[in-house]
Amino acid sequence: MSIQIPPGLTELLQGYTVEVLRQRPPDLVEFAIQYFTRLKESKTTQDGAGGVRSLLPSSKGVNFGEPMQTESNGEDEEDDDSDFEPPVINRFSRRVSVCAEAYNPDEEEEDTEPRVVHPKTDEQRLRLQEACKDILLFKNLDQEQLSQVLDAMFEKKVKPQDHVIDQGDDGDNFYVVERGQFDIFVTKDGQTRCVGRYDDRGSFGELALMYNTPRAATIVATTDGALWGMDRVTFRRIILKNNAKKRRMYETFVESVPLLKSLNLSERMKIVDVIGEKIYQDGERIIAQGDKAESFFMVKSGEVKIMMKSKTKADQDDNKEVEITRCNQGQYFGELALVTNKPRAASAYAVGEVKCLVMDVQAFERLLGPCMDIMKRNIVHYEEQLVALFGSSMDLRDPGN
Ligand code: 1OR
Ligand code: 1OR
Repeated sequence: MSIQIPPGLTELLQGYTVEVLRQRPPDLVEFAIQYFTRLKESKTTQDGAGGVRSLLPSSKGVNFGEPMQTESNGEDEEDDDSDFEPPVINRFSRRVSVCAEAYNPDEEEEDTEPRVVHPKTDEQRLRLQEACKDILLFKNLDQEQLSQVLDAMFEKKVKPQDHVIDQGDDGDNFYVVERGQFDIFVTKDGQTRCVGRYDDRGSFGELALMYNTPRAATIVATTDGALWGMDRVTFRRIILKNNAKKRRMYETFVESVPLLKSLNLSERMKIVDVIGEKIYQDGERIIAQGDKAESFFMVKSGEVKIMMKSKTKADQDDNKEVEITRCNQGQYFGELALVTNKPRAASAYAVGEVKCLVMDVQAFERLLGPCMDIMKRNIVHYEEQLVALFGSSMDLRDPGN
């Protein structure tokens, strides 16, 4: 008796097996549900009413000048979704975006492609280094990768009302803000809302390049400004490769963080993709009470001391701080100011060497929505402690008190 294997079954199971081997998920059944759901979604997108997105380069992109060398845009390349690789059933029908450079981050083969290099003056390079020093996506790069990134970046000046990115477009570049203000607009159900702003710092445009998705937001300059751009090919070659490493490094840690327990695997991996590791030495101040808040922290290792300015008159005169709590491995801090949209309510200091995983405010809002209830419950708890410690008159939402 001959057994008929249905067409596509082998590829389907092979694709799943390869993903399991690459990502080593802790729960094979949960991973299978996510994997096949996403596979179905990606097929529906291609077959659905929206059809295949334009295969022609977007004409909206601004021309920033030609690099000295560019990488080839091979025709038989396939898109991927960061580390998520559904099996290639028909590699051409899967192609949903023009900018779909093939890249398998796990391939360790020698990289012989020509590099993108935009020559810079010493003055430009110094400005570029300064603008990039706090960029979280660059934090885990080694020296060689960082210098390739800096070589590939190009300067772009903007004027008020310039659209740097338009929601729905294909992704061309990733941007680092050197100076200027940029509003973030998101259109949903026909309604456009301003959901945030970059103010003289930060970076944007990584999502479309990481996940091969259309641009998720529109970014408009509201002042004169300066940006540093990185082309899609360099971004994917260096940042995606590094993200595959980050997923392996932080997967177990992120699973152990109680706050993130309610997230599924793919949501947790999206967090890993955008976090950067920062190391602080003993006594170093991580955040300062009263400062504007830009990031959220999870303690990867070591201990963090949270201190608040004392409320007694004599202590206030010497700017004395009192310790209110400590955070250890797996705990988080720095959420309060992001949730309340107020300055930092307390300061945080490293006790011994501390490693933190840091997320910017935009990623916090985008990815931690499902954890908001837990954070809000803890904030109520802070308020109760505050009353117990300092009496009733202080309001956490007014840390300048
Ligand atoms: P991109 O390549 O999709 C637009 O191009 C960029 O805007 C995007 O990458 C992010 O870098 C940036 N949701 C989606 N993208 C955002 C958001 C955002 N904020 C900044 N970007 N949200 C706002 C969070 C404050 C969520 C809105 C519901
Ligand atoms: P942030 O963004 O305001 C300081 O920056 C962080 O310290 C804050 O977020 C919290 O993550 C963290 N009150 C205020 N902030 C606290 C507290 C706290 N504990 C930790 N943080 N408590 C009440 C003060 C008497 C809690 C005491 C156990």
